[in-house]
Amino acid sequence: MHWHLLGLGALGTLWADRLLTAGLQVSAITRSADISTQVERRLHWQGEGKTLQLPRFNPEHTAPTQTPLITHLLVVTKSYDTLSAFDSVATWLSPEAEVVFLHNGIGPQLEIAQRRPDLNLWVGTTTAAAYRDPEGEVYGISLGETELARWPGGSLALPASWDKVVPPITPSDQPLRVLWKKLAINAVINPMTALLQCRNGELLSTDTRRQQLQQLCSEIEKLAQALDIPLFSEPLYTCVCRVAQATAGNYSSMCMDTRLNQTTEIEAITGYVCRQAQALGLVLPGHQALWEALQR
Ligand code: KPL
Repeated sequence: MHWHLLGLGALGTLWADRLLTAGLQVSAITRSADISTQVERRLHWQGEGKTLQLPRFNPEHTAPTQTPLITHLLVVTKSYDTLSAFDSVATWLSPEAEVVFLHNGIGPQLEIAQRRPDLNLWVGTTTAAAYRDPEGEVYGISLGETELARWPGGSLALPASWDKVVPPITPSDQPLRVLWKKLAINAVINPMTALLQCRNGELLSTDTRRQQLQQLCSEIEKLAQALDIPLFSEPLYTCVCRVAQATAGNYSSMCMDTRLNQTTEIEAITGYVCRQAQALGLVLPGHQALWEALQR
């Protein structure tokens, strides 16, 4: 099974390794001016380093007739890049291609699902964690938990050969719930770590921080209830603490983006949450304050 990977950042590198380890073939889609035939990434995992060498597919230097069509596509881009990245390969997708979206936030994946009902789509979330240092070395922190749901629901099928991925992927038949669960966690952890410039685990280090986490969690729970979207079977705060603990040594993706002076995913995460609340006439003061602070 040949998967093409769109988004070769820290998480994309970790996913490339997971798919390769499961015995799948992986090519990296890049849009850089680099025309070499391979992409190389250094990955550190549990104290050991390895080099991944992936065949490169560059849509800007390839005519659609020159290459077999893409039959399986994994999208792990930043949410603000998803639409343009997807559009850059849309011509190469085979009819009924399997496409998996694993980006943070909500918005782009639903827009593509609406535009391309001809494709076999999965939306999903992962708490896998990795970061890339300024030298480009990727450090895998945790493989986390990954949940995938066929869009628009109604089936527990996983994408081709993903039953071989370790640790196992959890299938769901509730795509919106899957997306909201991760959105809820990211909306609490990511902006706070970006503002405080701290690792995920440090959010649990003082009473004040834990109280702030608790307030952000209860605001999200209020919104999810108003939207009739069930979240976790336990309080969101419990889940957030567990993820912060499991990824304690990690800088969240939003914290990393601010450290590297890059665009953040605040719009697809906190922006989405605040816009949904506004549409219902709800006020979420904690999230609103984070949104404004990070826009600044
Ligand atoms: O998804 C993440 C992110 O950083 O975007 C978590 C799970 C919070 C791990 O850092």
